[in-house]
Amino acid sequence: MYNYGLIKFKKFGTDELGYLSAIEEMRDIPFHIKRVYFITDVPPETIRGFHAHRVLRQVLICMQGSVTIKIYNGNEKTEIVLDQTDVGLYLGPMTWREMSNFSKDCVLTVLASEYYSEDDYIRDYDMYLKECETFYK
Ligand code: T46
Repeated sequence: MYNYGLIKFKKFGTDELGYLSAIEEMRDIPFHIKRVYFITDVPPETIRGFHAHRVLRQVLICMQGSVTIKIYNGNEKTEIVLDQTDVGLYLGPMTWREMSNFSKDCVLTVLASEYYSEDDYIRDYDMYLKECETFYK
């Protein structure tokens, strides 16, 4: 996989005790974390995303419930179900993403390498494909 991938976090505990997972920047997360946001209460038929980022790097973690992430990296398309608190999905620059099949209780947490900037978004798919030609050459 190029420019995206799954990251497994440490998980401590037992069924009797419960579980604890730890995430450290520059160790588990391959960047300094400048921003954290959460997506909640998404109706099951809603699809979010439909964009890529030029610079932003992110790790998506499903803290509760489940969600499907469709990814396109200019070369291959894949679909990943996030439903574990100790697994993060790394999305690098120029990865197109669509999020669907949100369970009613889904809490999707995102760790981001940059502050919010609308200028970093590519929301037009044709423009994304055009920029991929130079990015992935
Ligand atoms: C991404 C996926 C996984 C802000 O004002 N600050 C923020 O930090 C963010 C993330 C969003 N916003 C505003 C911009 C929009 O008016 O929140 C509104 C919803 O954002 P958007 O439509 O981009 O949401 P999603 O769910 O399509 O995408 C979000 C992130 O924006 C995006 O970076 O990769 O989650």
